[in-house]
Amino acid sequence: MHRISGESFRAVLAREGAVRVAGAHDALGASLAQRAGFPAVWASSLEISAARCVPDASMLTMTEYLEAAVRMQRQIGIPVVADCDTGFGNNLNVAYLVHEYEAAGITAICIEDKYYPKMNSFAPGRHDLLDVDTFARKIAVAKQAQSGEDFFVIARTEAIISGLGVDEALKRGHAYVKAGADAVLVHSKAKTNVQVLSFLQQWDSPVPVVVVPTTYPDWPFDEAVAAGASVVIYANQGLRATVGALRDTFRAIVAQGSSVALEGDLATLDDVFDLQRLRQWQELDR
Ligand code: SPV
Ligand code: MG
Repeated sequence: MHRISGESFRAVLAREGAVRVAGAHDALGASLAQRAGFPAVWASSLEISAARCVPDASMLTMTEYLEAAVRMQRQIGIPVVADCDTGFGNNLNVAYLVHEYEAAGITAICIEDKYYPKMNSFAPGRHDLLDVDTFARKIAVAKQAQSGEDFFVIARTEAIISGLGVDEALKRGHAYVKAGADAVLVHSKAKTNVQVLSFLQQWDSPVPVVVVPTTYPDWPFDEAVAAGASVVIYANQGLRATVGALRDTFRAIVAQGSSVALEGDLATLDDVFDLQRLRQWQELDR
């Protein structure tokens, strides 16, 4: 019926200065994030994989991640930032993904400096990194592959995740900026923000920094921005809320023999129709 097109991520970031981004895996979650006031959505590889009950371990293909991102982007007026893992392979795969995502109307992607296939950053096991020059080249390839000025490439370093520390993360961040990155994401799975704060304190480039406070949630957006972050991704809170809500609801129905006690807490069908924009669709049949 309609294709909602809004601003690019670059434009939103330039206008807002700092943005919070909500993780999602489908159009429903992305729409709810938009309605809650988020100015952008993170098409999370963890969420998209979890929605299919498979590990976030490069198991789904680029085409599947792209489809998930596009299904979100088509229903919302805020930009999707697509989590593209390692770039789904080597430099050729990176160039191909940029062509495909850009042509499909996605305005921002993120790739990370782990080996393909990768494993989710929070999963146990090794998180080995490509050498810095190899990943810098991937970033340069991504930037060369884009056709418009607006496309935004986030370079994510997993140096802290892999135990190499803040200095290595800074070295890599600066190398990725030199290669053309539009922003640098520094990830950590520590229980506090200490390493990420140290990174921000030593970050001396105008290129924006992206943070993901999953394991250190006691860091309000305003404080992260005051510390120098420009983008804060709430990568999987929506997924975890969904898991909790569905589990509690289904268990209660089984335990109680009906859904009557839950009804007051459930979204109404009118709510659902509104998310489907049912009225607008029905206008077509008038
Ligand atoms: C994701 O949401 O898929 C991310 C963030 O990449 S994390 O799960 O923390 O690796
Ligand atoms: Mg991911």
